[in-house]
Amino acid sequence: MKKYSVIGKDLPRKEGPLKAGGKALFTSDMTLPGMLVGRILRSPIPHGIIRHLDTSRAERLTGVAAVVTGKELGGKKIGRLLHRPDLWDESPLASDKVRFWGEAVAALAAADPDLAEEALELIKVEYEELPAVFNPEQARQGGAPVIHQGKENNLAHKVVLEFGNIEEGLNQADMVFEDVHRTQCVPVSPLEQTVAIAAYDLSGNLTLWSTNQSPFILRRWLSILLDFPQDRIRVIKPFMGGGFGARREVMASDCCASLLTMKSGRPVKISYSREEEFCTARMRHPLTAFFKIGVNRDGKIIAQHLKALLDNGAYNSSGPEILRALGGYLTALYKCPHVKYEGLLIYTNNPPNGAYRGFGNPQLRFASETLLDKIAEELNLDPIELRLKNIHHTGDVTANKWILTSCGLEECLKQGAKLAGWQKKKGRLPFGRGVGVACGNHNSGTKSYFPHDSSAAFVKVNQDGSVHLLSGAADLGQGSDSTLCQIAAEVLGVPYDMVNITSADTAITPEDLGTYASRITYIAGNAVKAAAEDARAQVIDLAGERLEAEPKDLEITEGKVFVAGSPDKYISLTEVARLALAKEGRHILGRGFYDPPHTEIVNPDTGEGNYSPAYAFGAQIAEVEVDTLTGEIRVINLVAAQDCGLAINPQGLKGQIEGCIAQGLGMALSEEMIRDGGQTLNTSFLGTGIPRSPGLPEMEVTLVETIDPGGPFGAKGVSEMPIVPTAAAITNAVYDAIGIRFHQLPLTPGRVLAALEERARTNAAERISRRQS
Ligand code: SMO
Repeated sequence: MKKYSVIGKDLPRKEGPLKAGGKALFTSDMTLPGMLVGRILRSPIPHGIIRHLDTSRAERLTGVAAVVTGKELGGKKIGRLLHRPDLWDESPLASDKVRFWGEAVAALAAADPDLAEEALELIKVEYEELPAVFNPEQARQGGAPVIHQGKENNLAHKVVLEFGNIEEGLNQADMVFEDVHRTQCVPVSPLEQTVAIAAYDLSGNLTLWSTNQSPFILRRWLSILLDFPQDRIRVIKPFMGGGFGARREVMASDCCASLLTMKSGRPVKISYSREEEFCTARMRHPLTAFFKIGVNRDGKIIAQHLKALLDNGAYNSSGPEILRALGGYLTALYKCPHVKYEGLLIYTNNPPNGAYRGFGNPQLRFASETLLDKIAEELNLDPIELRLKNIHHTGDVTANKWILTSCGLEECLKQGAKLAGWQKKKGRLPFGRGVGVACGNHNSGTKSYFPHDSSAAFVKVNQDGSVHLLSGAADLGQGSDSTLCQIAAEVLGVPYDMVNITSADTAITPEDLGTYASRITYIAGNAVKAAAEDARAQVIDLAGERLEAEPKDLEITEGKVFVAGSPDKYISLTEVARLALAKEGRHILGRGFYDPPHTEIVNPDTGEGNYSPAYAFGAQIAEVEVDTLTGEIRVINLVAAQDCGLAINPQGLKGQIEGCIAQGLGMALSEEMIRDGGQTLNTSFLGTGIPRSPGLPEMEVTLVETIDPGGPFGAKGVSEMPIVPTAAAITNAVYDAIGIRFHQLPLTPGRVLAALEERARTNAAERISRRQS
């Protein structure tokens, strides 16, 4: 393998000292001179018509600078996909109707928080309350309240895909297994709440600082919403305390702060309270999965049929995309000639669900990977052996035409098994203790939301020989700024310390679509690599002239351009940069673009098409201990073997994998939203079951480097994949421990105790009937 000097090293985060020292400026921390406090008035009912809205008393209160309502937006609705206006169903401020408890209906800006709260109470809204429905299975029945006019049976979106012939497949199979699985609504809960600061200046420019994952896309939506030219809008993403998918879209805060600053002429900051966050932020869609899997006696999977029901909540958000993505993921892990997917997305009066790390994949794998565990048992096969018989390998093309340019799943399963001591433990641990395995995969970018999947980067070589990188990619805390600097440093042959970055500012950086779909390392990474290569070529040209050497004989190391083979013949990058300035007043500036040439827009009818330029795979093995007295599940150890292509920063990558597993653990054991009549009841970190660091298991992460041919230095995106198998691995381990299969998440102590008691009752009844017969 090629030796790198910066790539593959555990280098510290660029912003590490700032963050560790409490000095990093997050949007939450920022204030501007003359800044007002903005607050949002939210619906106290889950479903109703707004009959009358009177803001006059609030407007008259001294200290209130501006009040806005949905009227300001002229009834405009937006969505997630710019090219699918048919799916645009939500306005950041409701104007005619509210569809969930907590929906924004008005906003105001005042001199201080107390005044703002007082003014909110002066806004009078008369609602005509309508019957509401919160369960998708009920919402799709005839006679259920219709949430969006014209959407009969509350059907928001439907996707049906078939690869091969499912009927034939199920007939051919020696055995068919089926199960129904249910997952819960999982809160996303980034540590920094949703915040927006908007400032409208005298020359008519609007600047927005926002906790948003896609500044460039946010700018486009704002321009549509506010009917205001894009080039007059500047969106800046400061340091950000997480996003995880939930912040891919325009939040009410972005829109209301913008409207309020334009109306008042003063900067306005809207910062969600934790309660607002838990009541209104995008969360993970609950999935009901009706699965049928047909297998042969030898363990070969022949057919998979999934009927999926997703609870959309009140608006589409990312629901239609997630519904479609599920059908694609279905084919990704195992070779299977016959696959059918029928997905329904159903409106309910719950808060809208949306994207959350894994984008539907963790829900899917909870269902399919636990069913596979049962199939292995019925066939008397080791679950790892069963998987090894069916997995994809490098070079495979899936049933829906995904091209697996690299796939390390076999290595992951084998290394994971070894690390976890699988052979010694599976089925051999004392009652109450067990191990379980599950696999997953995920994309590295995708072309399905836009007709391209592009990123651009500029690399400047400054006159002191330092390098400055400009990238549109938004670092939400995952460390992409540092990863991109590492890539530029490697290409340019300069130390990592000499590279700095400005990212995600629509006025300064070139475009990037945003942080989602695990795309930044691969897509933005390739753009940065190309930009650095362009800058490098310019440096080499100038150095060659000066050193009277052919460009091909030159190399750059430690910030110096050398003539190969003659260590005394060199010129420093500083000198080259100054030479460029002196020569033509030129600044060395490399430009790089990337749009993966080998992906395509998935055919909406057939579901075929190479969704992503690369796919990361992984296997996880959980070891658990179940306390049969309290029903508590303790995860003792979690082994994660992760195919990452190449680890640009192994330590950073492992941190990201561990964070992912922590979120998977919450989904498996404790996290869920509790609502009554549509009102969210658990609105703080205390009540939502989010794991805390002392409760996390030992994690053993091992990296499998498959070197993807298209990734920057062979890297793939890994920010979502490790959450995909976690809940299934834990659930399978619980079965190994106590012999009970769970079909619904989370595995709370109450649910575990109830299942244990149920079994005790059944066993007792069986003993009695045996005795009697
Ligand atoms: S769940 Mo991510 O924003 O693709």
